[in-house]
Amino acid sequence: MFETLKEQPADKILALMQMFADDPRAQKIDLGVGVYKNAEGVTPVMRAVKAAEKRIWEQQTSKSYTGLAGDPAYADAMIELILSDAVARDTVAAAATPGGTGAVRQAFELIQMANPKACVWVSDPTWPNHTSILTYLGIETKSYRYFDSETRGVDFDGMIADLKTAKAGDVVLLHGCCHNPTGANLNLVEWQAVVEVLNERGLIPMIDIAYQGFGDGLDADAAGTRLVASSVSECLIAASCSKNFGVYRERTGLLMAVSADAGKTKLNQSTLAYLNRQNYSFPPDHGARVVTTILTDPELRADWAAELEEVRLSMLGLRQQLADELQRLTGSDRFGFIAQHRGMFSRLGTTPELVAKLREEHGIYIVGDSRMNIAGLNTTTVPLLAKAIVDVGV
Ligand code: PLP
Ligand code: TYF
Repeated sequence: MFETLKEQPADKILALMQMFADDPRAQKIDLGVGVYKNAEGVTPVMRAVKAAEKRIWEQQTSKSYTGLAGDPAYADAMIELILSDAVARDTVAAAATPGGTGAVRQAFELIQMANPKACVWVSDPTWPNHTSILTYLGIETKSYRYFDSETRGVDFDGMIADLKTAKAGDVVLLHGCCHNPTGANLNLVEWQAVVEVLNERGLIPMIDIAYQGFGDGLDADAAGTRLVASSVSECLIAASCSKNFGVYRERTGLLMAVSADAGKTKLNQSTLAYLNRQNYSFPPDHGARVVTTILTDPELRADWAAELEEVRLSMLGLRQQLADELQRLTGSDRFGFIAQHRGMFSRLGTTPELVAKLREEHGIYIVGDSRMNIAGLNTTTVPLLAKAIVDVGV
């Protein structure tokens, strides 16, 4: 049997991580994989996470199974964090998943189960795992224009024009905030216009929100998601706690199915539990329990939000420093978009050849599509990156 297996395409981001590790140069900068790093290059365990883990260790008396959808208290806490009071709680079905990727995967499976003919529309570009999983599941996929390679902002007219060609029942995958890989995001007026197209054409939104708190703040980053959830008849939301709680390896995510008709929630809830059972039975609990402990304790929650805010502001500071430095070196505003982008990533908008040159000649690792992880920088490396960008001729 094994002899029939074929080599599968590698994940380019993870391959780059390995290339960086194998590079013997002392002066190298990793702007590849989307992991937050502080000025010392460390991905820290957040203070509130440590405190919650201590509390759980002291107080937990059993590690017996939870429920197929995870601990309901986790769903409650996350629904409140993401949706606030945008929709009534009884319209939301939710299940814990292994990371945001687990939520994305379960959402796609639910779509396939509910409507095998549905086509999923993804932004051009999108997170490569979206298209990889869609292809694996054999779901038809189309892309809508998103990134404007001239302005490095959103090609909003192109996006709307493309979505207007989708057929009723198709699913539109949107990034809740901090678009990966571009860093270019919709403003609230644009979200509203997207909602209108969704409703006009009978399209179903699926929102992937993996960076709440990394862009403009916890509430601002959820504003688009809240607007969509409160304005459409149904939507799916895949959320990740990996980044904003720094619990990457704990695999902590949540899939929500929101229906304006509360009468649908029971069936949606049992469908999510069913999907968990088919794939892995009970979802992981530790990360979810940490998140619940933090979100339900006012002191821990305030400390977590404060640390997350420090992280957000440090990335904004690095963006501004890089944009300023490039302006100084080039005498132009060509790189102003770096300060406008939000979240961990910015797409430089350059060629794979120049990306390779940055790596080979300067030891600077960014993803082949010219996505750089801003959190991989610090105030000392920003000028080095700016100089390298100018040197290679981006
Ligand atoms: N969706 C997007 C757009 C992402 O960038 C990520 C990456 O971290 C995820 C989902 C899910 O991440 P995880 O499975 O680590 O929670
Ligand atoms: O885009 C990123 O870098 C993060 C981390 O297969 C990631 O989302 C990268 C690749 C992957 C899973 C997560």
